[in-house]
This record gives sequence, structure tokens and C-alpha cells, in this order.
Amino acid sequence: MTVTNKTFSSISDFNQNLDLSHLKKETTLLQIFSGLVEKAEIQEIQSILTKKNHNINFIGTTTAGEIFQGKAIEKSITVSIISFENTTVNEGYFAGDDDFETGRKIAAELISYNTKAMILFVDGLVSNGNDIIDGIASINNRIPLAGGLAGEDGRLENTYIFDQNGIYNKGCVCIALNSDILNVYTDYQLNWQAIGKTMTVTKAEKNRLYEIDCIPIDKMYTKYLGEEVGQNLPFSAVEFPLLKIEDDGLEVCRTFTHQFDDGSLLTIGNLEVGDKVRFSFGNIDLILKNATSHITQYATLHPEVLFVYSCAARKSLMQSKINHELLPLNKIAPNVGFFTYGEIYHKNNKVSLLNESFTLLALCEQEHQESTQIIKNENVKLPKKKINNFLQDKHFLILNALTNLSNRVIMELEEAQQQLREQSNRDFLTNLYNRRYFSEVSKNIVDVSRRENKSSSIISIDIDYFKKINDTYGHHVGDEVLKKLAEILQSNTRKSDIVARFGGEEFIILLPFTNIQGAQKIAKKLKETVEKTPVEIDNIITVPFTISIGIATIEEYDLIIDEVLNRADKALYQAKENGRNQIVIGS
Ligand code: GH3
Ligand code: MG
Ligand code: MG
Repeated sequence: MTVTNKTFSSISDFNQNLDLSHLKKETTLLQIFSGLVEKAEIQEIQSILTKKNHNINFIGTTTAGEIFQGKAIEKSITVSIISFENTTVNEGYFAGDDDFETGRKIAAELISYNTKAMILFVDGLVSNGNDIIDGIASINNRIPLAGGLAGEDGRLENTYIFDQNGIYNKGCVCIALNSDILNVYTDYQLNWQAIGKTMTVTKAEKNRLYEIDCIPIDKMYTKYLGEEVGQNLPFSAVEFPLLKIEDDGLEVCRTFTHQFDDGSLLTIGNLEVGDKVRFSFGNIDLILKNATSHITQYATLHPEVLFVYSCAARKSLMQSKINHELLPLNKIAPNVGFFTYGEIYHKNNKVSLLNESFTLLALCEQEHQESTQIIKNENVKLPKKKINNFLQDKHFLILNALTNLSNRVIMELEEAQQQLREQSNRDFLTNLYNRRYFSEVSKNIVDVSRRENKSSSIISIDIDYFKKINDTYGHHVGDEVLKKLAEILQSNTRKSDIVARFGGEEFIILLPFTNIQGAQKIAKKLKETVEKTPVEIDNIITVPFTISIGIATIEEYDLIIDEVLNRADKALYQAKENGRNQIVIGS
């Protein structure tokens, strides 16, 4: 491939110095990143392009800044022209009222048998980019998607995307790259640090977020990050987005473009009820540290060109330091791109719409071995000294320490909470589950057993003549007997069985998915073990004791667990009546 990346400082510069002759429509990938964001300016750019080569296809977007050869620039017209040798391109503009359907249409019309990647520019403020890429993935989730949401100068008013046929503030311009040999590599960097407790999204509809932890989202921002942040939404959340960690470990930030009158926020990218999120912030020094250690990975692919789609918020956070993240790219390959209002990232058959991130699409048409010689490892040596200066920065250490402090306190609180929860489920003397916990977990067993078509059983146990033990040896010996019995019950049942002290010297065992024969076997073992295990007190007194047992199984006609408990109790009473130290099956 031949790579020509160019940047122009004005429309007249663009008009005079851009050469589009000799480009072939079928094999040219032409991307325009325009820092000039007014519609009239885009119209001029578009007409110059068609005048210079009326046959050529292109995709263009307004930006929140352009990226050109390892540098962030502004208010330019930056152009990337790739002439492929063994790759063809298909272009299209797609829009509709249902963004998911638009995505499906893109997939149906542009993806062919040898499509290797797609680049999409979606408008930044009107369409739901998340739905568009989900629509594409619903038809084909294997094609790497890259690109981003159009940006502008931070006003959050109008963004445009364009191609040879039109200028649009809604929908998606898209190019598919078709080839038998094109190598494609995608990557992303975030390095936002989570801070504070984990919260749950409790009210959200696609890209509109209402509540987390049952509290309105704007109130949540005020509560935890202060009035200043809460009152300046949606802009203030750019610095403190919500961070969600997906099942595959992908970290996804969510920022906002609009606040509704009811306080709810329009997110870039969707959130779902049940999503776990935390507040986060961009730690510049962490970003720089990881950018440099990470960069070597790109070199191993030996790409011929890198397209960078990085977040407008990342640039606004890092200011001039953004170039420290971009500059190392020059050691790898020619690079070009723009600052977006949302980044499209694809890895392992999953496509995501990201915020705050740095995403990258690397292309290579050459055979691997050939290109190995082109870029040697030594080429990726980085300006180490400069980066180390940042690491010694006090600001970094302070921020890191405060984040650790906050996260540590939360961890300890959560551990204490968990411990309390555990304790409230347990009986103090025997450490078995208590009646409250038993009632809670046994509630659904009738339904579950019926659904799974398996019987479950209950064993009810009472110590015989326990009052006499107390009276003869004292209360503390009685307590030892209770503890010993608890031990025996626990060690003769499975982990999945629920053993509880129901009160006094009465115990209950829930045996999920165990029929009456199984329950009988366990009951027999318990009765016999108790009989031959007298309690030894200080090696002086030996206290023999016995238990009576009632068993019941969940029957077809049972509606609630209490009915089964009743039968087990009646059987236990019968066992006492019959002379104790025996087992009776309830009916
Ligand atoms: P039965 O064979 O009919 O079950 O006779 P029992 O003596 O075991 O039954 P009863 O209900 O008459 O007595 C139960 C005794 O258990 C009375 C009570 O003081 C004692 N008890 C209840 N909770 C505890 C405890 O936590 N520790 C001790 N040591 N005794 C307890
Ligand atoms: Mg009793
Ligand atoms: Mg008793």
C-alpha cells in the first residue's frame, strides 16, 4: 500500500496543495478529518474533493482535534490517502429512525466474503452509535470495526459526517476494506482509575441514565463528588465518568452529552439496569506510563499505517501532554486520526462504543516476514527520560495515594459489612445457620424441586431429655452437648445441605434434591454417630446423649415449605412418643 497523510492549515491551502489525481476509486481509502466544523466549511471541502477527482469515494468527519504524525493539531483539514495493492473498498452512507436497523443494513450491504475491516464515522450527537454497531454485530460480529463519533469544539451543538454524496448530522458513513491478505489489528488504551464504591445502575433506557443505587444520577454526582461537579453536569462528568468493567475485563467509560430537565443524562454508549459502575478519573501520569510500555506491542505487527481514534475528553484532560501518548506512534508507522465524541473498538468478536479511550486500527498488506526487516525493535525505543520525569511528579504520587486511601477504606467497609451479614445469619453458640437464615433460603425450595423434578427432604432433630442434662451437669455442659451435636450434624452432611439451629435443643436440616431414602440414610447415620459419641468434659465427665428425628419430603401437593416442616415436626413428636432415640418418617 502507499500511504499519504497530509494536513492543511486552511481551505485555500487544502485547495492548492491536495493532489487526488491518479487515485483509483476501487482501491483508495480516503479519510478526511476536519477541524473546521461549520457546515459551510464542510461544503467547501466536499466540493473541492469532488472537483479534484469526481470519481473518488471518501468518508469525512468533523473533529474535536486532528491527529497527524504523532501530534495533536487543531482547526486543520487532515487527509489520509491509502492506495491499496490487494484490497478494494466499498463506501456507503446509512441513516434511519432505528439505529439498530441502520447497523443491520450496513452489514447486509457492505460486508462481503473477504471483508477484513470497516471504518465508521457516526454523527456525535444525534444517532445512537452504540445501537448502530450492535446492529452490525447482530449480523456479523467477526469483522473488526473501527472509527468514531464525529466531534466539534466542545459546544455539544452540531457534528457532521460527510462523503462524496452529502453532508449529514445524523447516521453513519462507512467504508469496508475487502482483501484476501490484509492484516488488521485493533487496540485500545484507557487507564482511567476507578475510585469510590461499586454502584448498580437501577434505572436506564439505552443511552439515557436516570438512577444508580436508586438515587437520581445528578444527585449521586453531587453526593459523592460535590456540588461543583453535580451542578456542572454534563460537562463536569468528562473528568469523572462512570467506569464499567465488562465480563471479559474490558473497561468502558461512560460520559454524557446532555442533561434533561428531570436531571437524567444522555450517555454516549448504552448502559443497562444491573450494570456495575464506579466513578473514575483520568490519571495523566498513569496514561503516559502505560502508553509507553504498551506501544511495543504495535511494532510486532509491523503495520504500514495506524489510524488513531482518540477521545476529545482525553485530549482535554491531558492538554499538551497528549503528544507524549501520540509521539511514540511515529516509531511504528505513519499515523493519522482524530479526536472523537466516542470510539468504536472491536476485539474477540465483540464491538464496543467507548469514551475517554485511545483506539487504534493498524493495517498491513505485506507478508509478515518481509516487513520484519522494515521495522526493527530498536526503532521503538522511547524517550525514556521524559516519561520518567512524569513518574517522579509529586502530583502523580499524591493522586495515587489518595485513590488508594479511598479504595482501601471502601474495601474495609465492604469486608466489615460482609462479616456482619455473615454473623446475622449464624447462631452464636454453635455457629450453625439460624432460623431466620433457614427461612430465607428454604423459601423457594418447593418451587425449585418441582421445576427440577427432584424431591427434597427435611430432617427435624431434638435432643432427648436435654433438660435432665442441664439439671444434672449444669448449663455449661448442656452448651457443650449442643456444640458437639452441631459438629456431628455438620460433618455428616454435604456442603449444599443447610444445617440450622432452630432454637433451644432443636435442629433442622434441609437436604436439597435428596429423596426420602437418602434422607433416611443420613438420619440413621446421625442417630448412630450421636449414640456412640458421648461428650467428654475436661476428661472427667462423660455425658452420653441421644436424639429423636422426624423426616419429611416435599410432596406434589405441598405449596410452601412450612407444610413440610409441619410434617417433619409431627414425625419428631411421634418419635418422642414412641420412646425417643429413633427415626419416624412423616406422612
Ligand atoms: P424431650 O426429650 O421431650 O425433648 O425432653 P427435653 O428435656 O429435651 O425437652 P424440654 O423442651 O423439656 O427441655 C429443653 C431444655 O433445653 C430446656 C432449656 O432450658 C434447654 N435449653 C434451651 N436452650 C439452651 C441453651 O442454649 N443451652 C442450654 N444449656 N440449654 C438450653
Ligand atoms: Mg425440644
Ligand atoms: Mg428435647
